[in-house]
Amino acid sequence: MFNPKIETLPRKELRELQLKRLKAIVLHAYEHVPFYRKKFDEAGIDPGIKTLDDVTKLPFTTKDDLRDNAPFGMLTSPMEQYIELHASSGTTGTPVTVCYTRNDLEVWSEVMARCLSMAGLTEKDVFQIPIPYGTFTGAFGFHYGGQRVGALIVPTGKGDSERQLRLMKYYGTTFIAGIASYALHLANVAKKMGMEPSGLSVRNGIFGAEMFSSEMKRKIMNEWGMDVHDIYGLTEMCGPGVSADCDEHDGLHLWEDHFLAEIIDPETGEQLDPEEEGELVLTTLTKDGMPIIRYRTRDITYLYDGECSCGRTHVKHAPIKGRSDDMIIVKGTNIFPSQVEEAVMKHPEAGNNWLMIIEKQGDMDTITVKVEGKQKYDEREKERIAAAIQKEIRVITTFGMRVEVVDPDTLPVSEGKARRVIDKRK
Ligand code: DLL
Repeated sequence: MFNPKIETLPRKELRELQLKRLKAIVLHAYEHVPFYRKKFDEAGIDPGIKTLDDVTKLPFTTKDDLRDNAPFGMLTSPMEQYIELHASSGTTGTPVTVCYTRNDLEVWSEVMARCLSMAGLTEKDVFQIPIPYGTFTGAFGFHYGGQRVGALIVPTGKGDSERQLRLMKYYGTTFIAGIASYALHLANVAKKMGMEPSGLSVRNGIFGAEMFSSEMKRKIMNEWGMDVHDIYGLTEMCGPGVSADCDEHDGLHLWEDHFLAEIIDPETGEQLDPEEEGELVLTTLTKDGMPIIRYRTRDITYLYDGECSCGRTHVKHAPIKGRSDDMIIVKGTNIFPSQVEEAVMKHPEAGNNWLMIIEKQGDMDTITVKVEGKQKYDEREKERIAAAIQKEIRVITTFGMRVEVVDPDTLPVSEGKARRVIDKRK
């Protein structure tokens, strides 16, 4: 463990620490961020917190709130206190911008170091980071955490898969990080270059930034011959590093000394119990520069009840099932792309890339799932594979979709987050 004392802190002490920090951060936000002062005053809310349950009295913060106050309206301190900024991609509007004080960067490095150590990173590792270094939080988060652990970082940055693989071989990379779909893409490219990914020295990987089914995880493990860990995070909290899974591979430990987690019913906003699935809501407990209270992540998961045999006491959440805004409603059925991915990836003849297209035909919504084959198949084989995947999708989603098997490398690939759904109804 990177920080055994904190990672195994008895729950009672952890709750006490959370309460102490929650009291301070709520007051800090109220006193220094006009947005929070206005919101609390208008709702007649007293910023004095007495118990952890008092958090439910506080208003939520949404992405729109952050956008309305972008880029610098949510900051607590004068600009000279900040030393770095990052931003979400902004594909769906104004980018959400977060600024870090030196202390905020310290906290981010610490939680990232805990996640990376939990995934097996040590100072002996050669740690390659094939993620664009830029305003996206991914690369820098892994970089700072890896430095804290003391691994040898190979900051290969953006793109050029062949170069990534050549450098992996040249430097004897043992550990990689990034976006899950990109790890599969790299495995494809390696094979085309005549390299067997499992023949490289990579033994460990940690991936996140997008929905990541257990079948996809298994596929990456098999193709690369490596262990795979899931890491979760979001720009608004710090970037990657909010949580990651331990070697039990059963849920992600969320660092509760820095983040307070709740699960709510996305419709009513009511807090739900452990094991009940809903939307994750997070409060930053230690972020000086830009505290965020009760942030609605839109990510769907549930919190575990009970202890983990790894010895860490911090609560676990289930792998993110999807975002509530990614949920597709077709003919009254709620479908998450993660469910379709699970069905697709289960099939041994399916390749590494797939895409879902939703269209209106007359009054009916139809879904076509395009799946790359593992290799080129003739038409009869394609139909056989498509029928099997179609059946599996129906079992998992209870919905009938048309499945089309296409040749390898014919669907668009992304070096960032994969775009799995094209909704032509909009
Ligand atoms: O994606 C931070 C990150 C980078 C996490 C690299 C892990 C690895 P954003 O661009 O702000 O930040 O996107 C945050 O991505 O609300 C989730 O919907 C999704 N997401 C992040 N990690 C996971 C994961 C980064 N492990 C949004 N599983 C979040 C599923 C994830 N979804």
